[in-house]
Amino acid sequence: MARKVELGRKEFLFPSKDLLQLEDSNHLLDNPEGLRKEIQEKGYLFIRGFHDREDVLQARLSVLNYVNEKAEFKLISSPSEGVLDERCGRGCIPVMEGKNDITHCPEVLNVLEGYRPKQFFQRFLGAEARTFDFKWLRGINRKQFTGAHVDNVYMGRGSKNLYTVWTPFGDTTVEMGTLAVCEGSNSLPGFRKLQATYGELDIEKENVEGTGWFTEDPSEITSKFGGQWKTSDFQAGDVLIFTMRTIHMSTSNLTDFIRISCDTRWQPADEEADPRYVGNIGAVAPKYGLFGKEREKVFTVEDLKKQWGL
Ligand SMILES: O=C(O)CCC(=O)C(=O)O
Repeated sequence: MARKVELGRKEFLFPSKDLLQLEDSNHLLDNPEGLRKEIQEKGYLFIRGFHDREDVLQARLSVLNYVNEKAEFKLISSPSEGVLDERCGRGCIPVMEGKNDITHCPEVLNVLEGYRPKQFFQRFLGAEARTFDFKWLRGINRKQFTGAHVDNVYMGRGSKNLYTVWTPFGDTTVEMGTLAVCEGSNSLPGFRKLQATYGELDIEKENVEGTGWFTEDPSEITSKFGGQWKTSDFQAGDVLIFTMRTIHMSTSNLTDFIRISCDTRWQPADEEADPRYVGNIGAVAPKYGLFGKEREKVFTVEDLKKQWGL
């Protein structure tokens, strides 16, 4: 039966024509050429059981125990349930992003940089693979969501052969906040102008203020450019892999359970990597842009959309 969910703040039925069920690509796992063709066309690969389920559940518990030990982020349930104090409000739990104690604890790295993703990307890329040291580990509380964007606006300074892996830490229903992709947004002709303008943006270099999201409204994407929104309930171990040009966002967390997930990035090891996310991260703070404190002139994506006629 179709369920009432929210993509961003927009209420949709899932599954319905507005938000379809993702189809997995597990049948292509022994066919790297087929996987490459699929991701170029659709913009993503949904893979069931990519990570070991027990390893993911172990990593989840380590993250929740860590959260619980930080007084300002107290859980009001047992760590295994993962209900966060409402007063934590909106926004991700900031201490969990980057290269730090929790993103690089053995249980978390065992999943994110383990044998399975390494072996997958080695075959998929047909080359030695590397991942960024920076990990986008997120704790998404009730009512929170991520708006529609492409990842190229945040990490476009290195290899163009770069992919995101979105790993939910635990069984995650659409009501808890899952990732949704706009199928075809990386390849369909209707998205050409968006990709040649917004898709090429370096939000830090161009001094763009705010989140860098194109919109919080999923229907703005499909009505103006086309494509098809899709998502799924995820079991611990399932992942969504997508290109730097795939438009994606998340459903809203409508539950009291914190949604834990991590985005990791993979690319060929011998190609240049975006220097902001490798090595000794945080040693030099950027001066301007999303991550900086000083601004000469400030644009938002909304200002730029007017300039681009989008
Ligand atoms: O987990 C989320 O809510 C957003 C993740 C995301 O935008 C990404 O993986 O690039």
